[in-house]
Amino acid sequence: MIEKLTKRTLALAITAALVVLPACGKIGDQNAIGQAGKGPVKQFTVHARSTGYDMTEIKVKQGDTVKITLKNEQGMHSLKIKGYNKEVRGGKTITFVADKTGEFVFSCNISCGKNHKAMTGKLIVK
Ligand SMILES: [Cu+2]
Repeated sequence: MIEKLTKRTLALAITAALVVLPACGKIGDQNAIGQAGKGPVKQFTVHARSTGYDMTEIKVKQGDTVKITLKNEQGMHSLKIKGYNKEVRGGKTITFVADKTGEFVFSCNISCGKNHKAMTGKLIVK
């Protein structure tokens, strides 16, 4: 348990270092990172309007580091991924490791009007 947490913390620290220092070529020992976070960083920018998201499928592979930026083009929205317990609000970016496979519905978590329920999409992790 402790060892697992330590590995996860290390993976997160390395992920953070990768994000902060993209110009730094040497990443170090990949094996030390473990299962989670060994993949590349996959970056997505989702634009939200009151009619929905401009991206309704986000496809990644297990182990990828997923970076999602949400831009509110119209109204106030968020993007919440069920099953991953992650949420990003307009103007913000979230970063996490896609450590489990499956299809995870994402939707707007801010009551934004009559199309609120239509604001959905899927995170697909293979
Ligand atoms: Cu919304």
